[in-house]
Amino acid sequence: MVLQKNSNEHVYIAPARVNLIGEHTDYTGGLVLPMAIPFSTTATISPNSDSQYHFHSEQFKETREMPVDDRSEAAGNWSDYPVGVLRQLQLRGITPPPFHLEIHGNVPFGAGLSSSASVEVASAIAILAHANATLPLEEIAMLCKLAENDYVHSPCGIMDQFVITAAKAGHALLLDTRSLSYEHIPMNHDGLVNMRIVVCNSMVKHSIADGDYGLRRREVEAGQDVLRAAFPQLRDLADATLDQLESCVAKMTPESYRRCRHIITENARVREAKDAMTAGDAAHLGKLMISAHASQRDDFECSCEEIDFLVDQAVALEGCLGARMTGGGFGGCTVNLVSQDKADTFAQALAASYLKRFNIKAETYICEAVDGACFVTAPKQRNRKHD
Ligand code: GAF
Repeated sequence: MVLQKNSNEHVYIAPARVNLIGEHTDYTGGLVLPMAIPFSTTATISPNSDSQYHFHSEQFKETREMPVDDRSEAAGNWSDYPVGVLRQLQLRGITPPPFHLEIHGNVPFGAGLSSSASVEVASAIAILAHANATLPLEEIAMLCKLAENDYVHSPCGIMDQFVITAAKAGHALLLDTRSLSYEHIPMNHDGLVNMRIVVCNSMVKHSIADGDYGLRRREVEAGQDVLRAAFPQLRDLADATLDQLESCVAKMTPESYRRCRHIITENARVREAKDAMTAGDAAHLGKLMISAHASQRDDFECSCEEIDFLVDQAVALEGCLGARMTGGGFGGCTVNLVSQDKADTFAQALAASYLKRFNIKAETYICEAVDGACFVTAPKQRNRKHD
């Protein structure tokens, strides 16, 4: 694949992601099971002769220019993502020569499909290559997450940046967010071979920079603090059991209790989902997705009317084995496990009932699992340009 536009200009690509199961577990050392999907961000980088870094996007209609030693604060627009990444690289002693970075993409914004992590990872691999530097993929994912936490001031976990960096086509990625150990889980065993992942965009916008995500995170961390005080051997909520949580119920707010209950049960569901996928048991995977949504709705309280409607409708439609909200919540997308032969009619029927109920045109995407940014063209090499 030739993506080199001319000898000075190189193009790098990062996908988007959908999370199959394991929601809000990635900031307390838990498990997640996402996959990369074929929406993408391209980062085109070329040398710049005026001793400045240029960030430009036709799509966002904005340019940002800064001297190479600039230390300005976030600007409050899209350019904060690549600038935050550049800062993280500089903190690691990587000082790229002046460049022009052009960002373009088709990942739906505010839909819970990780448009921002896609920009971060595409920018990171482009700037790294321009600086003639390499980093392990774990480090690339981590610096992109830190760019978002420290520069954009958005309190996300590591899931999105990691899967966008390290995913493998045809596989979901099981990630332990504490150790960063991961495993590619094939999506074509037995009963899964005839299933499709259908993503439905409610068009209800969500942003993790908004307060609700941060509030949920604080409620979880408050509960985790109580558990750690009661059980000093616990490193994270990921180690806690429901019995331990029950024994602490009087010491935490009802909100913290319910948020922690979601996370403890969700980590167990991810383990079961991995086993179901490995056994090719699509029906069991679907059931786990349905219970995960109930837990997000009732315990984590991060769903909304439109999403609950989409999930309820989906599971009543022929061919659908499971449905749940995906991503940070409060809107965004649902992820549905649907028989291949019913996927088109399922998507149409779901969008039609949503239009009738809310007068909103949902978008539906039938997605295969694609490679992450570090593997887009060659699984054996990392941080490479497309050639
Ligand atoms: C968002 C965050 F960016 C992720 O880190 C994760 O917490 C997710 O919400 C919820 O599982 O996508």
